[in-house]
Amino acid sequence: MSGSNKKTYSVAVVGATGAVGNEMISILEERKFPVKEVRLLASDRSDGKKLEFSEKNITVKKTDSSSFNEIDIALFSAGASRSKEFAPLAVRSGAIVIDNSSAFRMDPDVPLVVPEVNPHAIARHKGIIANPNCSTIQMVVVLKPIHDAVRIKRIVVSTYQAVSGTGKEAIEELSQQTRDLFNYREVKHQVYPHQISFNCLPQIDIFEENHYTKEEMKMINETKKIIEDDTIAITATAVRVPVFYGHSESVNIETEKKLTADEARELLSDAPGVKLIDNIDALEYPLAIKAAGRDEVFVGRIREDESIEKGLNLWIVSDNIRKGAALNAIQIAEILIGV
Ligand code: NAP
Ligand code: 3JN
Repeated sequence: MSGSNKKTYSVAVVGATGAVGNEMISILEERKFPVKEVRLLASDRSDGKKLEFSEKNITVKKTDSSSFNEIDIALFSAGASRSKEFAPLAVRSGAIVIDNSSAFRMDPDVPLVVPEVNPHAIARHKGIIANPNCSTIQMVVVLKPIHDAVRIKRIVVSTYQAVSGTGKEAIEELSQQTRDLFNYREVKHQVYPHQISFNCLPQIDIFEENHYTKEEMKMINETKKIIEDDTIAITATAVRVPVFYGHSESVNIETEKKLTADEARELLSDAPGVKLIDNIDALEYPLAIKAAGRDEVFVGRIREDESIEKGLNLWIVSDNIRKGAALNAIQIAEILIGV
């Protein structure tokens, strides 16, 4: 699909009532995506609900087999099982699917795309383009320019992930637990396996046979696919923290050629999608509360790893719902239509 700026497109948002879907609706409007019709889809629970788009109330519809008639682009963020059920159907109806779930990310026939890193992969799509996991996206935006310059041999990453990554019910769980704690009420948990308020949980998603969590394995496998280098050694620890918006990551890399901290700062100061905030004298470094609502991936605390010859430490922060999900998907859609 390519076209002039005058062409308009019918866009479906599947999962429109969710944390990511809601942000997709806002970003389509903010970036003036050339929309002919926006079709808002969710589960039967939301059928008939109204959501605003471009100052109009749009009725949310239950997703079913007829949902994709006449749709050009379908943005999916309703979970992997819904993507597996409805994305092939949407493609058969003539839509191009940009899928935010893990359903197709590692499928060799499906490009896994971060526009600042591998936009060329979009061209080989067969109807579905996958959006990576939020923790992967922000890391590869910063690491790709370094990999191109000095080749990264090994990555050790620990994440500090906001509850919004789990969706709207998790945002409510952190709020409710915090209110209950301050009011000396019993603290209940439903979304997470333990209390998240005033706590850190070293578990995101379920455990795999190798004792890594699914989230950790997503970061490892998706990074190699996006950077197109299977030889990078990667290990990850994913931690949920009591933050509403913005994932933070401590990233340690070992490189083939030496890159000094100053050289890394210079390289990253004009890397696409990256904003360098690294002034320790002024106590300036990336913070989740400052990244929330912003489009960039922020990087700071860049320093040489003194325990090895060629290594760096970095602190990477981004809004997980925007660049980590909704914005990245809409950037892919913009490339598709040639904006
Ligand atoms: P959320 O806030 O819990 O929202 C879930 C959305 O899915 C709601 O709109 C919900 O509709 C809809 N849904 C649930 N069951 C459905 C069904 N049977 N048919 C159609 N829609 C259905 O979750 P979220 O944070 O927005 O995340 C949604 C999905 O996006 C996740 O499961 C994940 O796959 C993906 N995601 C990706 C990233 C990333 O890293 N790129 C980050 C976050 C999420 P109702 O309101 O009607 O229940
Ligand atoms: O936990 C986070 O911060 C990100 C969560 C992403 C997520 C949540 C539920 C299901 C995903 C994802 O995007 O990988 C999925 C999924 O699609 O498997």
